[in-house]
Amino acid sequence: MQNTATPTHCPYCALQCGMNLTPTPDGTVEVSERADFPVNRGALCGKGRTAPAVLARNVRLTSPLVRDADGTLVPASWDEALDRIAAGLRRTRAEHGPDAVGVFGGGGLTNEKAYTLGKFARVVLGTSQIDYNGRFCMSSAAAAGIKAFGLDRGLPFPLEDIPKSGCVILVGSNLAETMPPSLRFFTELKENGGTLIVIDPRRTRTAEQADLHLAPRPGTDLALALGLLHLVIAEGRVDEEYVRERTAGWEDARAAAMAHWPEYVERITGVSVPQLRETVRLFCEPESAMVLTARGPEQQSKGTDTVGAWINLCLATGRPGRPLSGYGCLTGQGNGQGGREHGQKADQLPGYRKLDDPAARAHVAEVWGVDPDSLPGPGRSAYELLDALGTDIRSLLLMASNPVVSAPRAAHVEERIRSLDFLAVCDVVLSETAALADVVLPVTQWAEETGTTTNLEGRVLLRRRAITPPEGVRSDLEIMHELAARLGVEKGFPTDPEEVFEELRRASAGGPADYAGITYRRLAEENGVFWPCPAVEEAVEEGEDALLDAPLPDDPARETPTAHPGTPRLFLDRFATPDGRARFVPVSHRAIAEEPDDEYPVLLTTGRVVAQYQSGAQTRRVAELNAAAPGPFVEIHPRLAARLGAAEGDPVAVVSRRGRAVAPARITNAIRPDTVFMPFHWPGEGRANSLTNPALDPTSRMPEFKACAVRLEAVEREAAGEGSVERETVSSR
Ligand SMILES: Nc1nc2c(c(=O)[nH]1)N[C@H]1C(S)=C(S)[C@@H](COP(=O)(O)OP(=O)(O)OC[C@H]3O[C@@H](n4cnc5c(=O)[nH]c(N)nc54)[C@H](O)[C@@H]3O)O[C@H]1N2
Ligand SMILES: Nc1nc2c(c(=O)[nH]1)N[C@H]1C(S)=C(S)[C@@H](COP(=O)(O)OP(=O)(O)OC[C@H]3O[C@@H](n4cnc5c(=O)[nH]c(N)nc54)[C@H](O)[C@@H]3O)O[C@H]1N2
Ligand code: SF4
Ligand SMILES: [Mo]
Repeated sequence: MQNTATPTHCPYCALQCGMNLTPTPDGTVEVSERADFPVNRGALCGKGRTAPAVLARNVRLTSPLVRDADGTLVPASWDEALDRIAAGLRRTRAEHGPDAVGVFGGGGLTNEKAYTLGKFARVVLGTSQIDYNGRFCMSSAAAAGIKAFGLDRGLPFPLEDIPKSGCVILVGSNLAETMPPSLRFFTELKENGGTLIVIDPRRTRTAEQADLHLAPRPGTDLALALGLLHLVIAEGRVDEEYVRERTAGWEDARAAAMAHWPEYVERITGVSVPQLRETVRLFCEPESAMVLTARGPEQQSKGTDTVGAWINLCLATGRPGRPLSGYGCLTGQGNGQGGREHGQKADQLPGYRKLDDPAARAHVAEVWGVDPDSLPGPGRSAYELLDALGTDIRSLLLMASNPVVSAPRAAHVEERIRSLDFLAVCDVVLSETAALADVVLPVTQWAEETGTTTNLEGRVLLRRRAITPPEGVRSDLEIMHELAARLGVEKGFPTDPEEVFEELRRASAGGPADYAGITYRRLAEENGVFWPCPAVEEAVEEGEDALLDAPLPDDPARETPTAHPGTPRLFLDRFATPDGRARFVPVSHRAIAEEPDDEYPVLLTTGRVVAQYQSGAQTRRVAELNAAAPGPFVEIHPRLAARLGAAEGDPVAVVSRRGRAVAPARITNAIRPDTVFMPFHWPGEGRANSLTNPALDPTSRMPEFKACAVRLEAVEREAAGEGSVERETVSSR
C-alpha cells in the first residue's frame, strides 16, 4: 500500500476534477486538494469530496451474486458466476442467433473499458445490439456537431477560454449544481466585463448568476434560436465575410430563420421581443462570444435540430473557429466524451469511426485480427434496445448504467428487463437494475484501478490506482477477459489497462478522435492531452521517408517518437468537413411530441440536484449526500400549487400517459407557472422516469426527457403512510 498521495480524478462528472488520494487504514482513501489541475484548481463539489464513501465494504458489493432456485440472489464464486453468464449468453445465441444477445454500456466507463466492451460485442458475441446511456445524454449535440463541423468534441476549446470571452449564452445548463467548480469560469467572465445569459425555464442557481435570464417554455429552444437569428439578419448583424469564406448552406438557413418572426417566437416561447433583442445585442456586440448547450435543449425529440439552430446563430455571427468564440456542448458523465468515441455506440467503431464505412471496418478489423466481414453492422439505439428486451433481444450484458431509474418510460423498461431470458449486470453496488439480474458481478472502482477518461474539453486524462481493491471484486477488463475465454476467444482481451490503451491508440489512429500520439507516460507528465493527437505528424512534415522510417505505433521500442502537442482548440483554420467549411442546417420549429391538453394540462421537465448523481445508485449510498438531498420532489409555481390546494411539502401525484409518480411539493416562483420540475435520481414512488416520454429524435435517437404533458393530483397520505388517496385534480390551466 502506498502512503503518499496519488494524483488522480473524480469518479463522477465530465469535469473530471483533479484530486489527491491517500490510503486510509480502513482500506478506503482520503481526498485532498490537488491544485495543479487547471479545470478545478483544487475545488471539488460534495459528490467528489465524499466519493470514497462508496469504496467502503458495507456499501458496495464484494462477492458475485447468482439467482438460486428460489429466485433469491445469493453469493457465489467467480467461476460459477462467470460460467453462468457464458452459458446464458451461449444459449441465447444458439437458440435465437447472435443479435438476440444485447450489450448496454455507460459513459462512466474508462476509455479502455468502453473500447473493450465494443470489441467484446462485435468480436466475441458477434452482435450488432450494443448501445449505451450516452444516448440519453449528449447524443443530440453530437449529431448536430458532426452535421455542422464534421466532428463532435463537446467543447472545441478549453474551459480556460470562457472568462476571456465577451458573452456566453448557457442554454439549458444548471452547472452551478451539475458542475459546481466550473462556475468560477463564469464568475470570472463577469468580473472581466463579459456577459452571461442563461436560458432555462427555471430560475436556477446558475440563472441567478446571469446578467440576463430567459425562461422559455420547455421544448421551445429551437424557436428561440431561430427568432434570435431572425433578428441578427433583420438588424444587419450577419458576419457576411465569415459566412462567405468559412461556411456553406447559408441561404436555406437564412430563409428558414426569416420565417420565424420575433412576435411569433414570443408566442411560442414566452420570451418577450425586447428580451430577444437584448440577447442579440449582448451576443453580437463583443468581439468574441460563445453558445454552450447542455441537457435542456438537447434532451428533446428535436434536440439535433435545436442544437443545429444554436450553431446556425454562432455561424451567422462568425463565432466558431475564432478566438474565445464558438459553440460547445457541456458533456455530462465522467467519460461522457471518451465513452462516445471508442465503439460502445450502436453505429460506431473506435476513434469515432463509422461502423458502416468500409475503410473504417478494414482498419479496425486489422487491429483486432478479424475479417472485416465478420463485424456486424449498426444496431438499435439505447431506448429501442431496451424496448426490444424480452422479444428480439433475449439476453443482456449490462455494464455501468441503471436504466430501471434512468431510462424514459421506466416502468415499461423495467417490465422489459424482467422479461429477459437472462440478465448479467456488472456494477459496484446492487443498483435497482442489478437487483433484477440473474448474475451480478462486483467491480473495482475508480480509486482501485488505472484508466483514462476524456473530459468535456476533449482532454484525455490518467486516472491512477491509489489503493488495492478488496478481496472479491474484479475489474470490468478482467471480466471481459474471462468471458471472452469462456466463449472461445483466448486472445485480444488484455486485463492491463495500459495494454488496452496501446491497442486503442492503433485502432483510433487516423480516425476523427485520434489518440495515436497519446501514451500513459505523456498523460502522467502533461496533466492531460487534447485529442486529436496523431502520432506521426512531425514525420509527415519531414517528408515521406521520415514517415516510413518512423517506428510503428505498436513498436514497444517507440516511446512518443513524435510528440504532437494535442489540439486544445479546434477549427481555427478549417472545419472537419471535406471542403473545410462549416454547414448551416435549415431547421424550422416544431412542437414537442406531447403538447399539454385538457387531460394533461401541465408540462413536466426533469433534471438534477447538486447532491445526487444520476440514478443515485452511488450517491444515495453516501450519508452526507442523502442528508442534503433525501428524496424526490415536485417543483411547483405558487399559482399552480394554489389551484391544486397543495402546501409546501404536501404529497403531489404527477400523472402522465406513461404512469404516475408521487413526491412532496416544493413551491417556488423560480419556475414557470405552466411547468413542474422533478429530479430523476430516485426509484420507487417518486421515480420521475415513470412519467417521461420516450419519443425519440429522428437523428440522435434521444428521448424527450425535458418535456411531456402531465396532470397534477393532490394526495392525502393514509395514516399508516402506505398508499395514497386522490383528493383533487388540476384539470385546466
Ligand atoms: N449533481 C449532479 N451533477 C451532475 C449529474 C448529476 O446527476 N448530478 N449528472 C452529470 C451528467 S451525466 C450530465 S448529462 C450533466 C447534466 O447537466 P445539466 O444539463 O446542467 O443538468 P439538467 O439538470 O439535466 O438540465 C439543466 C437545466 O435544463 C433545464 N431545462 C429543462 N427543460 C428545458 C428546456 O426545454 N430548455 C432549456 N433551455 N432548459 C431546460 C432544467 O431546468 C435544468 O436546470 O450533469 C452532470 N453532473
Ligand atoms: N428524466 C430524466 N432521465 C434522465 C436524464 C434526465 O435529465 N432526466 N438524464 C439522462 C442522462 S444525461 C444520463 S447520462 C443517464 C444516466 O443514468 P444511468 O445510466 O443510470 O447512470 P448512473 O446512475 O451513473 O449509473 C451508472 C451505474 O454504473 C455503476 N458504475 C459506476 N462506475 C462503474 C464502472 O466502472 N463499471 C461498472 N460496471 N459499473 C460502474 C454505478 O454504480 C451505477 O449503478 O440518465 C438519463 N436519464
Ligand atoms: S464537479 Fe464533477 S468532477 Fe468535480 S468533484 Fe463534482 S462530481 Fe467530481
Ligand atoms: Mo448525462
